[in-house]
Amino acid sequence: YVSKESPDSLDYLCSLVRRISLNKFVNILVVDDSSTVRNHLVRLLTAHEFIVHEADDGACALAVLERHPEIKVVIADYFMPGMDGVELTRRVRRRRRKDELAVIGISAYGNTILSARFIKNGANDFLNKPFSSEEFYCRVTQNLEMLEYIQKLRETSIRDPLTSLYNRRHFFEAAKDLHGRLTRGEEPMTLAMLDIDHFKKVNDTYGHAVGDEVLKHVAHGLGNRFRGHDVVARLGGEEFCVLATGMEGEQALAVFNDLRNSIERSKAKAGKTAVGVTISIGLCDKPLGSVDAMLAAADAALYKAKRTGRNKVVR
Ligand code: GH3
Ligand code: MG
Ligand code: MG
Ligand code: MG
Repeated sequence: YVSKESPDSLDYLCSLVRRISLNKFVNILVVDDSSTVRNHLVRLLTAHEFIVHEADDGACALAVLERHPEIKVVIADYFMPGMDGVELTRRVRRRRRKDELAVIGISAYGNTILSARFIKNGANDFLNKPFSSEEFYCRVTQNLEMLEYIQKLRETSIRDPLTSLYNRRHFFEAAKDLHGRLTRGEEPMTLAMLDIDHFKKVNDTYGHAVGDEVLKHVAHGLGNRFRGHDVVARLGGEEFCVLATGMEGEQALAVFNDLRNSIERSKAKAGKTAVGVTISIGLCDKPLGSVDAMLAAADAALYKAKRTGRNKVVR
């Protein structure tokens, strides 16, 4: 089969392997009241290494989806007792977005209005019965590839390519979101602005490539220290920002001083060159009314840290 399609293409083989491993562990839910149809589709999907879940009506499908958030594709029949496939699609969309879960509607009745209704209610695709195994498999794969593609785009759009930390744009989105949720609960929160000291000298002395390694090194130290809900970003150049939860005042000062210390002690390695840097940190060590207000306070503190000798934390 492989040699017929493309005699000696390693690329093709690789894409085939990738395709197969793409399916592996992908969860699909088949919803149809007819056990004959269901069994047929389940057999087909299982042969292609999918993990298949089944439901014989809409209510059961919703329950399965609730229990298995890892499901990526729902195949929904139209005519079913109780809730029809279009209504099921509508309800699925209240919980899961079109770009994270694909719904493919199916019906035996060749009704073109039905495909429009499926799509208007949030389905990604539609298949008329009878369809060939090949067409079915192609549609499922195509929809999965689209989800994967969107996922990748989304991921690259929020990350800084050099350090893999969040970028400036995403920092503001995520920080405002977190700030909004936390201030309602009046939870402690600290915003820190961090800036590498005399970074221009690193570039001038060792070159830009080594400078980049230093940025990655500092980012790595930052990323390792904060986890979970905290938002860690590279705002630009050699400037970083952290919105850290669950700490304020003295405790935040201690945490960031420890971080500053560990960066001072460690060295970034670029080939045979080992470069040491220090950072200055400005803190807004309690929640203020907005992220912008916290940023302004942290920025003023950072300015003070720079003016009064660098390599220190000021709040
Ligand atoms: P200060 O202690 O006052 O912060 O001094 P500084 O030299 O760190 O600050 P300044 O703002 O004068 O210089 C920042 C330098 O960062 C200038 C710029 O060339 C460098 N820089 C910005 N982005 C990058 C990058 O992506 N890679 C590298 N290698 N350098 C960068
Ligand atoms: Mg049916
Ligand atoms: Mg600097
Ligand atoms: Mg700077």
